[in-house]
Amino acid sequence: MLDKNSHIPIYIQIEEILKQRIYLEEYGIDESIPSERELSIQFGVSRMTVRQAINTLVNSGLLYREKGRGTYVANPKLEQPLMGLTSFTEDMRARGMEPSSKILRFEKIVPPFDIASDLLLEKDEEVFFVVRIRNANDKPMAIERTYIPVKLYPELDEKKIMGSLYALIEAKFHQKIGNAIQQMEAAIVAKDDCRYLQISPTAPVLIIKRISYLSDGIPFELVRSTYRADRYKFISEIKR
Ligand code: 16G
Repeated sequence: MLDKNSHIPIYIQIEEILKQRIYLEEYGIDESIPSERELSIQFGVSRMTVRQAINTLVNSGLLYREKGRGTYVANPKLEQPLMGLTSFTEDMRARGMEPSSKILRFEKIVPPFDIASDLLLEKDEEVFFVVRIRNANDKPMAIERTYIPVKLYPELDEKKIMGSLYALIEAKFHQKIGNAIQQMEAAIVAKDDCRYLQISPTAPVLIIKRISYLSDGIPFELVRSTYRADRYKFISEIKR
């Protein structure tokens, strides 16, 4: 309940109460919460105060707004451990979700200098450049732009990469995947990507660049993955 004598601002108290109702599933996922007007009557405060609390919850991804319709409870973010070197397919299956891909591009190119250098390629050596939308249960989670040296897998084609790239490398090409180096940064979604990810043009995303190596140290992919920041949370265990 609200404590109007508390030193904690009213809008923060309302935010806490709403959060609790979401965690206790009083408001279910994708269900609308009561309107600002209803909540302001319920709490006996102004609509401005209620709006301030709701805005914070929208910004932190717990709620989302639909223009002209209302405010809804968002799906909880997927927690992705930053530990094992796993594939998108494995990650989604481990959660009981069905992975799928839509290939937007598959072509042979000479990569930009920085990518060639990360993949230890000589000048003019080609890569397959693959752009895939990665879905879980048919909902877009990420866009991946993958560069794979042609000389490693000359027989790769669009059909083969419809499924899992890692499964292909291990089960079909009988190679061992070793390790990877990852970098993560935050950004506002790129112009073309918001449509594919079905998010607003100003939505935040997490960008991960991964360079992965076969067990003999040869780099086999450089991937830039753009994840919806409202769907993902990356978790790592750290030791002292
Ligand atoms: C993950 C990897 C990506 C890899 C893909 C293979 C990150 C940040 N990226 O999405 O580098 O290419 O898995 O998935 O985790 P696949 O085997 O399902 O094609």
